[in-house]
This record gives sequence, structure tokens and C-alpha cells, in this order.
Amino acid sequence: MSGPVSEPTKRDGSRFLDTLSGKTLSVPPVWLMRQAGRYLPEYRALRAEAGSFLDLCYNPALATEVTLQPIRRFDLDAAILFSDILVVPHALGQEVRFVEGEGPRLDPLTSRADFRRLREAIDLDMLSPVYETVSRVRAELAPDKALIGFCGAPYTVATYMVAGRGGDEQAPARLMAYLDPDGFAELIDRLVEASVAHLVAQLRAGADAVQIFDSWAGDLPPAEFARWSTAPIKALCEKVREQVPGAKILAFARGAGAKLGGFASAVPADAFGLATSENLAAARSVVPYDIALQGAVDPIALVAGGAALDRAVDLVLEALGGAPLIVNLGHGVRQQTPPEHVAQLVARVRRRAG
Ligand code: 1CP
Repeated sequence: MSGPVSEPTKRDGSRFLDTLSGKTLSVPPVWLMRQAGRYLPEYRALRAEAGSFLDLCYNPALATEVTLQPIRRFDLDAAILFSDILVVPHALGQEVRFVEGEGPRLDPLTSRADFRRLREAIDLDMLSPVYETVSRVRAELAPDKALIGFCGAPYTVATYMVAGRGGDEQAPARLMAYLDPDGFAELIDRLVEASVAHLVAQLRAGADAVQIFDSWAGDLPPAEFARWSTAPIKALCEKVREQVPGAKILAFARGAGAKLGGFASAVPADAFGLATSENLAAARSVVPYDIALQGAVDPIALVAGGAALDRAVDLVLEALGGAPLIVNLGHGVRQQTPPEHVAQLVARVRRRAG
């Protein structure tokens, strides 16, 4: 064991929170990004009667149920709030809709004039059903299970706001950042403030920790990465902790690669997420040993199952298990994943338990 054994965590017996406090456990905690969703038959059944995807996100009874579905089925160590990173632009006044089978669509911000039509500050009343969901989930979860709230990092959310969609369309935001850096910085600053308010509201409603998803940061060249990913996430962490001292924060700059060391030395997070593509030993060597790493089983190995999945899990345990580790995927669960494979992954992580 490393780390201060006597340090109290908010919920006794939570492997997840103990690990975030810097402990190395012989059986590490496990949860999966996108652990709720279409690969689960019980999600598909509920989704069919919920209306639009945003209707589901803003329905506390149904969103609570969907958040808890994977915990009941797989006994994971943490639940993640069922919501989306795009509720923040929605609550800033941008039009957001989810097109069945295609993903999110927003009215793109093409100029400073478009951007100025948004609200100055996030409308937290619009998101009150999300915070109500957080409270309900926390009340229903066992004390040893943690609840994770989240937001998108300012850069990733900005890429959707500027392009109006996801996929390979981050180029419009990167172009704006080169052509009008001051205008783009204004958008990023507004997203920092909005995200602080959204994370603080989730923590106050009962989230035990929050994760910041920078899904598209890895594509940025180092100087742009430092300016648009590292600096805003650092500010976000500091401002959240001004309002919620000691808040537990996980930062996931997907695909940071050789930029991880600089990112981790600037950002005061309690854990750093690793993407599937990372060299795990190299990542461990550039992040201080008392800070947890989270990842990085290949979601495609989870689709494959069998010996390939066992080997993928073992490689993560071997590379990262000597320091604080949260087992997860390197990106979200894929829709074609057989649910039994998630059970297999959890069993593999816990096989030396008891
Ligand atoms: O049809 C459906 O049911 C909608 C599919 C779906 C789901 C299940 C979307 C649309 N969002 C979500 C939930 C979601 N999104 C969660 C819930 C908790 C969980 O993990 O179980 C979380 C944490 C997110 C975060 C999110 N949304 C990210 C960051 C993580 C990542 O995957 O990189 C991003 C980029 C989004 C945008 C988004 N929302 C939905 C889709 C399909 C996308 C990605 C679009 C794209 O490919 O760019």
C-alpha cells in the first residue's frame, strides 16, 4: 500500500474513492465509460418509451434508472450520471438535438455574432432535472459505490458548438482558434465558467467525484494543446475547488500521448484517464506515483471477449497495478458489445479478491 492510509474518504469502503485518495489496492476499482447505453437490452427497452435523447437526460426518474442499470447487472464500483456533455451548450442557449443513428446536431457558431447571442452565464434552472437525478442516484446507491458526475472539457464542447456536430468535424473549431484566437478564447472562457457551475451543482447534489472529458484534445499540436486543453482544464479544477474544497476530479485528455506529462504536471486532478492508444508504462512514468491512472482496456477487446479480453485486462493490471489504478476502457463501450463480456472483464479484475 502507498499513500496516507489514515486519510478519510467521504464514503468508507469505496475502492474508487480510496484510489482517488492515492491508495494502491490489490483489487482495483472498475467502471466503464458509456457503461449505460444501447448495448444493454434494458436500456433499449426504456429508451423506446422515453422520447428524445434529451428528454431522457432531463427525466430524473428515467435517467436514475438508466444510471443504475449497469450497477445492478455488473456490480461496478462507480456509477456515472446518465447525461451528456452537450447539455452545457443547451443551457447556454444553443439549439441542440440528437438525430437517431447520427449523433448530436447543434446550430453551428460561425462568428462572434452567433456566439454573442448565447447566454452570458449557464441557465442552471434548465439543468435542475440533472441535479435531481444526481440526488436520486446517490440516495439509491450502496455506500461503497461512488457516483461520478461529469462535463466535457471546454475545448471538446467548443468543437461541437462551432462545427455543429461531432465525428471528424473538429476542423472548424481549430480553424477559428487560428483565425480568431481572441474570439475562440472568449468562447473557451465562457465554457470554463459554465462548466465550473455545472460541476459544482453536481457535487453539491451528491456526486462523489467529477470527470472532465477532453475527447478531441489529443489531435491538437503541443502548443495548441497547452493553450486550449491544459490551461482551461487547470482553471476549471482550481475554480471548482474554490467552491468545493477537496473536490475529487478525474481528467481525461484522450490521446494526449507525449503531451500527458505536461498536462499532468499542470492540471491538479486526482486521476488521469488514458486512451486505448497510450503506452501505459510511459504514461505511468510521467505522472507522480501517488496520482491514480484510469484506463485503458481496448473497447474492441471488450467486443471480442474470451482470451483476447482476459489478456487485454491483464496487460493493464500488470502495467499499472503497482500504483493507484482505476480499471476502465480507453474509450466508451461500443454498441455491439455483448453484455456478458462486461461481466467477464469485472470477474477478471476481481479474480484475486476475497
Ligand atoms: O441514442 C442514444 O441513446 C444516445 C447515445 C448517447 C449516450 C448513451 C449519447 C449521444 N450520449 C450518451 C450518454 C453519455 N455521453 C454519457 C453517459 C454516461 C455513460 O458513460 O454511461 C457520457 C459520459 C457522455 C459523454 C459524451 N458525449 C462525450 C465524451 C466522451 C466520449 O465518448 O468521448 C462526447 C464526445 C459526447 C457527445 C455525444 N453524445 C452522444 C453521442 C453519440 C456523442 C458522440 C458524437 C461523436 O461521435 O462525436
